[in-house]
Amino acid sequence: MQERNEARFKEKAAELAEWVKAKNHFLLVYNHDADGISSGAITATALKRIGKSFSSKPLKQLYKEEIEKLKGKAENFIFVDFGSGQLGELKKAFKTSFAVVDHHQTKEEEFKLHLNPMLFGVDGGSEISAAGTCYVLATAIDEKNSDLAALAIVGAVGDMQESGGALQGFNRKILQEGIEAGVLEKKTDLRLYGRVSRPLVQFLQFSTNPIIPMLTGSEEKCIKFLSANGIELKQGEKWRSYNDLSGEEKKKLASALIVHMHSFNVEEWKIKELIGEVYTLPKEKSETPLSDAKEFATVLNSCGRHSKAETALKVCMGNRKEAYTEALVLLAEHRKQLREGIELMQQKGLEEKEHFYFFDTGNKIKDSIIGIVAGMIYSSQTVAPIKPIIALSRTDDGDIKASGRATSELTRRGLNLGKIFKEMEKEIGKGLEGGGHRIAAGVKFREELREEFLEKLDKKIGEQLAGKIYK
Ligand SMILES: [Mn+2]
Repeated sequence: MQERNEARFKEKAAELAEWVKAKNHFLLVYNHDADGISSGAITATALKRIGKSFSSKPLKQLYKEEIEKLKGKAENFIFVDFGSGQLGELKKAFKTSFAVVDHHQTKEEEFKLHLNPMLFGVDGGSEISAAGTCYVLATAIDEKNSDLAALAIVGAVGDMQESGGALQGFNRKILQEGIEAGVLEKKTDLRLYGRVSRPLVQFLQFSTNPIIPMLTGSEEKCIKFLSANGIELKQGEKWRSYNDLSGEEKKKLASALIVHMHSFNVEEWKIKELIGEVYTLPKEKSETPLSDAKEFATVLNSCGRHSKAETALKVCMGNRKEAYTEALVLLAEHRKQLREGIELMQQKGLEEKEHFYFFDTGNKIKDSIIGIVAGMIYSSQTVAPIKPIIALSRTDDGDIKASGRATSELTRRGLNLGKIFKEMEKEIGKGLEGGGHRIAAGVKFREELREEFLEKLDKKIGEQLAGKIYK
């Protein structure tokens, strides 16, 4: 990575801001996950506020054939949360009438309108998301756009950028600006997912960050644990969520969990992930999933993965009527599909390769949620998170979509799935396309490459974990 130079990063944002101000009639193309949708909403709001005409289009991935289809659709193009890996293709298609705002790993390539923190030594994997990068651009367009910091933080937590119990690095600056703008709050609390909308039992049972020994994955043991600590599961007919607990009860549960983790000799840095900062959006109604940055991100992912990213974009831009209602239905559907996916994986079990766990779902699990299911399978007690998981599904056109998920522990040991998939794109070729982050990445290829892919992958993961490549 480059030497850190935040001033240059901001100058680059200012250059892009000038380009945006000088041009008109944009097509804004955004990635369909939580970070991509937040990126789209931040950029769309900034364009709208300066009276630009634009349309927007979500995409799952910026594949070559998708780029082809976009030709001639607008005068100018802005790609957010992807594009850094496709600069060559984009240049061929759009010459100089496009900009890329992305945070994925990238090669240094000569192109003026390319805003990527990685080029300035700011780590796009751990300390700023695409939404954060779009926020830097938006505030370069007009500093009044600092109210968009809330969406930047939703994008960051959507991309799992918290580590050691809090957002780090550049994300903290954005957080601070959001707090000053009155659109964000941070407090120290139990950080498990679902404080607002998950019943207490599932709140513990589905905890994957961190994994709680004996509790993660076991409904029965979670019920016992909560009862043993005198916490009522229901209030009348309603299942209580963590948010429903009294201050006393919250403290009791948190310390019981810490004692529990210690009794299993869980490492200190993992216990630290249990309690830490949580980020809330004070302008949203409390009790709704949008009031919590992590749950907001899940709402966006639910829409994106059901090909309804446009609905999510509207929610980000303030719609609390039709689009919001639809988003809540998709959230419920998303949770149902995840449950079914996890059940399927648990029933069939994982195959164990030398350096990774493996599961081919055939076409039983949608390619759009396979990554999340693979991530959640770490919660199953039968799988020790000592190897990454690679899960295969099939896309609508019959290609294989492989999703890889790792743990922060594995990335500390040198694993970088995004880098592996990017390398395979070069080494295997034949239309294989992939990339992503250290901890979560994806790749698409034709069925006949399956064996070659698996073989190469096993070798590469083994090399990285042996420290042969990673410094
Ligand atoms: Mn992203």
